[in-house]
Amino acid sequence: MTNSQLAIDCAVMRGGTSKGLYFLASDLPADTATRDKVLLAAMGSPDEREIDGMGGGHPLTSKVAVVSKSNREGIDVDYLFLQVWPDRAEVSDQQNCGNILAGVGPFAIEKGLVAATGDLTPVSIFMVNTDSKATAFVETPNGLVNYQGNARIDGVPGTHASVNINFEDVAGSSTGALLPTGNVVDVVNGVEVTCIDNGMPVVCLNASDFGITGYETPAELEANQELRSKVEAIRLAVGPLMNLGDVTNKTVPKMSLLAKAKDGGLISTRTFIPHRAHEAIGVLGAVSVATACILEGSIAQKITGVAPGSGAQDIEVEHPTGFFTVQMEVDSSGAELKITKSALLRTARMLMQGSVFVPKSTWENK
Ligand code: NQM
Repeated sequence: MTNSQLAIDCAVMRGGTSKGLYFLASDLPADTATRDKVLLAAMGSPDEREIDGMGGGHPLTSKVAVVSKSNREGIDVDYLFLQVWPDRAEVSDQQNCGNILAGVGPFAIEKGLVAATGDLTPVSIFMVNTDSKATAFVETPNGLVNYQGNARIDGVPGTHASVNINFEDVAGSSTGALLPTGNVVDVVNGVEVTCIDNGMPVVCLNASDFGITGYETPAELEANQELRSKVEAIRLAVGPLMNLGDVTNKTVPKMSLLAKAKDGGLISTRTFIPHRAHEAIGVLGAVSVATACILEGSIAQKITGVAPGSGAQDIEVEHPTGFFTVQMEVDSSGAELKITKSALLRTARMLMQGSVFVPKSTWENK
């Protein structure tokens, strides 16, 4: 504590291809409005560069995990994800984040919320934003979290210890249904789209419908104003159809422009999240796109041209910095596609632990 500043315990972690601040819920204000004021100050938002805070001036580096011991049966910890907008004084709980999720298991063990059990500790996590469950497997040789290893994920330099994550029942996580509009394909503003939510609401679009190849760099996509306007108009129109209401100020749905795979994967993606172009692809975003690939007649499946299979399969989703492999188990024997499992590999790393300082005025009653 200083005269004018408050010190709040937190860790900075990389989770998958994102980076953020990890807090114990008990270290933050209970009141949401005060909590948001504190988090905006901690990140340095609103400011495009977030120069007066810990945020990196990009949605992927302006993220927060709030973690607490869970009272739920069979669950170790509760994880609330918060997106701090860099350039707007807003904190949103309207989406989940599977990348930041990758750091939750290690953080929970480091903070003593979960005891390490042998070389690999399963941490069961309730994802508050979407009312769903994930299990993360954290390497814990000698009872300590290990961050070093041979696992490589595209979008992150080097290799690290693996964090394998299994998802259960994430279909309809934010929208109530795997296909929230009730259709495999809808036509919105004259463009065919597949709206899907297998953990993250995503609108699958055919890149060629927008006069682009789908292999552009994120910078090229962001520089294309005409493309951005068309994609945003579809997003705003589709929000209510996906049971998300007015999405003007929401970070969902994500808009994924798809093209034929060109590096040996199943499909190529370029994803607006929703206003910046992702350097890779979000975890649950990739799970939703992978699911669209095994859905007969979807925009994704029409692009791959591959007949959807049943049973266990690895789906390789290409993105601007490499591949994302989603392991899926599906049962397509009934009238409706059932996803029995989705799993994937991430890595995470503790970067810093200590205190973040915010002006005292943000949390007056502390
Ligand atoms: O889809 C970015 C990320 C994400 C979210 C975004 C994510 C997910 O890469 O589960 O991980 O789409 O906002 O961190």
